[in-house]
Amino acid sequence: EDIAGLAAFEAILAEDSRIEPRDWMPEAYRKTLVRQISQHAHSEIIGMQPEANWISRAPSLKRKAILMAKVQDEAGHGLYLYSAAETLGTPRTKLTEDLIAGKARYSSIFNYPTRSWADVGAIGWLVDGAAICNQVPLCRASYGPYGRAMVRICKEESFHQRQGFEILLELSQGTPAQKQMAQDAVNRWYAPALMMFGPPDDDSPNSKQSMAWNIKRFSNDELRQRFVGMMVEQVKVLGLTLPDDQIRFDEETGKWQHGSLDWNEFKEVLAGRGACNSQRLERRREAHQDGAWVREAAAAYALREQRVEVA
Ligand code: FAQ
Repeated sequence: EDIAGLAAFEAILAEDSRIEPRDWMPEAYRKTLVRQISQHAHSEIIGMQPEANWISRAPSLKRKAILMAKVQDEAGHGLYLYSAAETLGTPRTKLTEDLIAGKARYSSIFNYPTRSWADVGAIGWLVDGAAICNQVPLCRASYGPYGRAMVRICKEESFHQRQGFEILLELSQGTPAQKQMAQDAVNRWYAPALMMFGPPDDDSPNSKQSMAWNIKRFSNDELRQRFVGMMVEQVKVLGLTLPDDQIRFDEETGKWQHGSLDWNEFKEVLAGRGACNSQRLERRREAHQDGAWVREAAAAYALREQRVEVA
């Protein structure tokens, strides 16, 4: 091991400053970052599908335009993140190959179906809400390119969350059937959104090391509890309820508590047996094949430009 490199690396962490692509870093740090950033990038890209399902059926031109912009933002987030992973030496083509081969992780949440228009609201409010809660601390992640990508992503996620909240608010203030549709969507997305924060702390093999490396700043349970505390207030404004009668603020620990989650379901989804896993991957594979001509054309153009330069 490079002793001077390791000392410099540890000094950077000790002063809570940033590791940059050309700095020496332990292989395990590099590997952990590629693991987390790639699963995050894939989540953004696969996450386009459940909402895109409603673009053609959005209830108005305005809603359609907003939803299209949001789904495009997610594509952009995926691209910032693939670029951050490339600075660690793993090309995007390799990450994409792993994804379409079914070998890569992406967030469990995107394996659930979007059954009604209200689901688009629930995704914006709960899923983007959970994403912000998890990602704001990642803006301070020790790896420079990842933290900086996160700053832009969080700004856009805030708009996404407001967009979802506003859809639910309008439905909730609409007819009884619309209000029921909003409540039903919240009921179905609540628990899966809490699972986005990852397994409970005593079952989270990566947390300790990632926290020591200043990648993660809070544990999975800490962020999950913080999120519940935010939602419990916002749901009142919506005039809806959360499907969890065990939420309470524990005065002693100063933390929010919630009902237990079905971690067996989480494991099933991670193992590829969620409601939409195969559909999501199949769609991603098709899109990759359908886009082959664009990649080929871009490569041919780049080669031609290079030849012109040389000549
Ligand atoms: N789904 O030891 P830990 C979005 C895996 S937001 C699937 O606790 P770690 C916005 C984990 O990878 C969603 N797998 O792991 C959007 C590990 O497996 P591995 C994306 C999960 O890394 C909205 C194993 O379980 N956000 O996309 C999940 O310390 C709308 C053990 O877990 C991010 O990725 C899960 N929920 O903590 C887009 C945020 N949880 O890799 C479109 C960045 C855990 O060893 C539309 N990531 N696993 O094989 C993180 O903060 C962390 O990676 C955690 C997991 C907190 C997710």
